[in-house]
Amino acid sequence: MHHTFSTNAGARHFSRRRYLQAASALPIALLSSRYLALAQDDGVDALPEFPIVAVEYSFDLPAEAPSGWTQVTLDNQGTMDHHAMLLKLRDPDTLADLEDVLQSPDFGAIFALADSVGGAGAGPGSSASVLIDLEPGQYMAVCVIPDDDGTPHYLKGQQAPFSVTENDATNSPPSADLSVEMSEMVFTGISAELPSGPQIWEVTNTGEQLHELALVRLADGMTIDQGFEIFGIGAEAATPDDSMASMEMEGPPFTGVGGIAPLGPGQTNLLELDLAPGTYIAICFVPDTASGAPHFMLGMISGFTVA
Ligand SMILES: [Cu+2]
Repeated sequence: MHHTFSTNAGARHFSRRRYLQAASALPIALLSSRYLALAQDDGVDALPEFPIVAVEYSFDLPAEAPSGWTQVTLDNQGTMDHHAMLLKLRDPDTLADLEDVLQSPDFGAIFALADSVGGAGAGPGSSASVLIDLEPGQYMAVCVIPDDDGTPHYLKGQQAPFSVTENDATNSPPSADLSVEMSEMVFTGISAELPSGPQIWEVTNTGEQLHELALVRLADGMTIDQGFEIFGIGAEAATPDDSMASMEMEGPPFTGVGGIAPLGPGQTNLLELDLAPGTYIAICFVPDTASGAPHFMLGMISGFTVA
């Protein structure tokens, strides 16, 4: 299946493969230590891929995948943010029922039938990957990100079923560089300062509600506090317009660098990142089951710097 990687983790994956191909044609003395380090496979390249292409408002994905650790890539070829949240049916024979409830904006009805095992999110024109230990069963990929009018994308057609088949081969995931827990209403384990470059975060939902980890890189020169203000956190009078005007910036004040789609309690995804130096914010937009307020308004937002 053809798909195009453009940025972020996907590009890292692709370019590493190119380095390895190039390496076989070059004298060893020409290779920098960086290339040699890349040639020591950390395990990601060994995992089977499950490529998902997103546009407004649909997914293109394989009908089947073998079970086990899998690199799930979301290649966002659209003009808006999208994620592919992978819903696993508790009873594989209820796909028609799930398709029925996916005709309404009733999240409760969806999660009465299925659990989210996570998935990748990516900004427009970019690609991002997560590693998931897929169990056999019937799945549905959906995008629950709302439009400007509040309609979740899946109601406009962005949903696609697939099945995971029993696979005897065992594959193991690469070791993680950082362990992050998501619970009500906090990210735990994201260091205040992190190194740049390729890295893998093991992200587990240890809470009772769905949680997601959307990662944005702030425009150069912005502080974490200014980033929080954009989301209405911290400064009483700040609005997104005020914050941007006061800094006399052109263009959006941040760019999405991928993340993990809303993930069910007890589930783990490994997030593949290739972080450039800068200031970042991790944020959860999932609505609280009690108040309806997005989790970040209740504290589920964290800033960090990458040097
Ligand atoms: Cu959350």
